[in-house]
Amino acid sequence: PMVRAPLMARLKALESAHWRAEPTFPAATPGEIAPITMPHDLSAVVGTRRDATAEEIDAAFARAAQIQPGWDALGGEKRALLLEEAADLFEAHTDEFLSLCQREAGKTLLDAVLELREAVDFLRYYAEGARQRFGQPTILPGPTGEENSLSLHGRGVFATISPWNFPLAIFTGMAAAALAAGNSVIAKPAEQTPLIAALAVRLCHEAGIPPEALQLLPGAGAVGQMITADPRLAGVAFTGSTETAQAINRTLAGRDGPIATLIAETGGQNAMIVDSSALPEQVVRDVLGSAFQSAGQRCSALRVLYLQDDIADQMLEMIRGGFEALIIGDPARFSTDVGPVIDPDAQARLERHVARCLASERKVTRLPLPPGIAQGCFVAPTIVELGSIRDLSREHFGPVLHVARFRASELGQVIDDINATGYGLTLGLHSRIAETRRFVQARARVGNFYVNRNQIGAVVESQPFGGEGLSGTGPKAGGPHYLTRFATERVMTIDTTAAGGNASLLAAG
Ligand code: UN1
Repeated sequence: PMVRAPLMARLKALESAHWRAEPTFPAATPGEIAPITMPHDLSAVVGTRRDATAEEIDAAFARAAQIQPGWDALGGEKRALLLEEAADLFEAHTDEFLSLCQREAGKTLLDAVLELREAVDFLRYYAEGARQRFGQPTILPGPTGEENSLSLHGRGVFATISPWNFPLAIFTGMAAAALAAGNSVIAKPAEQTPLIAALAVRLCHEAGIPPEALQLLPGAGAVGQMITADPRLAGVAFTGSTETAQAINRTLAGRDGPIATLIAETGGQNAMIVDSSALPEQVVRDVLGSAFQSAGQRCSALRVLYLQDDIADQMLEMIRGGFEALIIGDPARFSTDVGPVIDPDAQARLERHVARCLASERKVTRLPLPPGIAQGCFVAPTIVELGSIRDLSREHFGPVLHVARFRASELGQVIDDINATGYGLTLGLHSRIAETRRFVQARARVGNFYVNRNQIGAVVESQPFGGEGLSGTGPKAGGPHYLTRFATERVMTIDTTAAGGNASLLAAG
């Protein structure tokens, strides 16, 4: 039998690999080439990205439009088999994906493992959805005396525009759903993380998904803008900032052509409420995990912790104790809890926010950064005390936890303030009182409500994920209604009576 080195050694060996991302069908005149560097060491180059040109985008649409009817006609069962084959290949390339998640995206080993698992889960879950819903037409009941049947089909060419914070899971999830539903896909990964996407696309093609049905177009905002402005586009699945989703919405609305579908999963201003019945050890674990795992770079992450006033001092002291034990540094080290943020822009935005908090004399606690990390985009994990969630005007995407206090009589007001942010993604509650849980659930306008646990890490199928309002359009990713938003419905009516029911009515008239 082949002897394999232990995982950490295999990952180490992959550190010298040079990766490339370029359009699936490269044209003769290439676009701009940009280096991709490691977030935790900007002097280390992981690979290169070659941006799609206008000519390549145009040609990609032509190919995608041409293949789509055939891809749709293939049917759900055959598409499912191809997606499942891709899932197997992803698992067979675990080492490469883990290495890229660490080096290109700055993920810890734990986050990298979870990311791959989620991508594979999405492939298998949407494959099963394709099998169940994109196979036989549904016969519709009713009094017409005819045979009425409804079938689901792809809408046409779908664009997927995906974020750097889940460069594998969300990239794969959106593309897999669009493909499962019978669309051809033009995939534009985040400019920071095209290498993971390029590997994912290569494996999908190896699995047998036609390269015209899934095309990669790397690039930054300008490439995304050209894709979304194309009148051949039938829909966009987007995950990223609320502002970008609003800009895409305007672009789609300004085009002549089919009315495009927009499925958007965007930001949050996620709170957790802890009342005095909560178990402190659980609260410490779940607050630290929700706020600082993935360096706070999850749209589900905890941003504002509300502590009931009578336990607030003691709880905050315990949270600080756990906080001080967090290990910050190189994500390739097994023991690291908090890695870097994605890039220097993100780092600068977070530092400006913390500087403003200090200037307005809020109480700020920061962890010291370890030595030897000056080349990386590290932001010291930070706790800021606030009056309420109203003191924040926007989402701060990183390892900054805000803490506010409330009196038991103010619980309704706290929820109203959370709702008034306009976001509605995740909400956490730690309470042993069933009536409090019912009260919060009835009043909060939020997509995912987590009780007595952390509020990140939604699992495909069991915890369909997504928000409302400024947090997105729904339907929830990894849930039972997601695929149908990528599809169009067609009804066929056959007059099955020999003489023809309507014909004889007309004749009588
Ligand atoms: C995101 O950060 O864009 O629940 C989504 C979670 C993940 C999804 C986060 N499954 O943390």
